[in-house]
Amino acid sequence: MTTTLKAASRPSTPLAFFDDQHPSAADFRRDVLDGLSAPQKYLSPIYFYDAEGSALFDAITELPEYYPTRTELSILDTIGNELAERAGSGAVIVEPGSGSSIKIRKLIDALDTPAAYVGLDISGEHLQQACTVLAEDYPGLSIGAICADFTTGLDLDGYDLPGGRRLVFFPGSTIGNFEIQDAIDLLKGFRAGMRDDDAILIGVDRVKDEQTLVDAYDDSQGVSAAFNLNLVTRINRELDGTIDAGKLRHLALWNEKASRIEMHLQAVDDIEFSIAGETFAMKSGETIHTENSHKFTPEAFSALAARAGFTVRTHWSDERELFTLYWLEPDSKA
Ligand code: AVJ
Repeated sequence: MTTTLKAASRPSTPLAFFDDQHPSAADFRRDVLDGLSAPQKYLSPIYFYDAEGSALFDAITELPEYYPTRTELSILDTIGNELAERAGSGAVIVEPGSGSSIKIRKLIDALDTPAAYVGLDISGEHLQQACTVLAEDYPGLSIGAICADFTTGLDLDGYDLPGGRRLVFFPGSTIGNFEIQDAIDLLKGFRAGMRDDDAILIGVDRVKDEQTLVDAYDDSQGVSAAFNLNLVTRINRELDGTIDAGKLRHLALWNEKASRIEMHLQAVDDIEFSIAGETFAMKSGETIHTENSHKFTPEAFSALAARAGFTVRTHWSDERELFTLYWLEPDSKA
């Protein structure tokens, strides 16, 4: 019978392993109600990325004003040989927050016969899909996936991994979305799962002139604004909200003292709304703080890395010094 044949011909999963650690799911409702009850209203940027928000973020990476993605890719293109030399042959690439990005492909292509790739992500479905596609494209690479919250650490014990040097790949200046102490704690968490001769390759956006920074988060086509405002649409849809998105405007500002771009949603009028049965009010001009994106000088980032127990072995920037990739090695455990 053809039906049996069809079922039997379905390829089995090409992944070496898929380990679901069942990370506790983020509580969107609780977090939104808490954040909007604070004196300075805030929402976590993790909630930007529903289907629409993820598509808008992809569009952001293509904008003329949004330089980080293309700059990081161009740096990766020029440093392939050095990366291969540092990582050695048979390296094991570990990617916390593994996306479907082309950056990981550039790294895999650059290295000298990497032995394995391990993706970690809080979203199991997204992770499995991204890793499966990667496994199909790189049949010689052993690919594993761990559904886990990487902000709670990077525990690789108990997985049957090849013995090569482990290289933790953390691109995109995602580190910039964390408060400084949280960024240090995140790197410490990575450190705890690493051996003395492992390394981190991390992409970090740099301090530069204010106009370039602000434009990257407030582009002329309004895509960044749509990305920020999509959070309101999501709250209205998923949490029975009544926020008039037309009464909020996208705001991107450079906070010099904290060395970060902040995104806010600013009320253009006194407004009231309800979410999940709770009511909220905003005065005209009041904001909801939706994202921080910290920018680092090489000195500031080296200092942060040092506080987490890492030394900057080397770093690479583009010619215009817009963005930097750092190679971090752990200070040996005392
Ligand atoms: C790539 C997630 C770090 O902060 O630049 C882009 C997200 N926010 N435009 C960044 C983002 C607004 C982005 N990260």
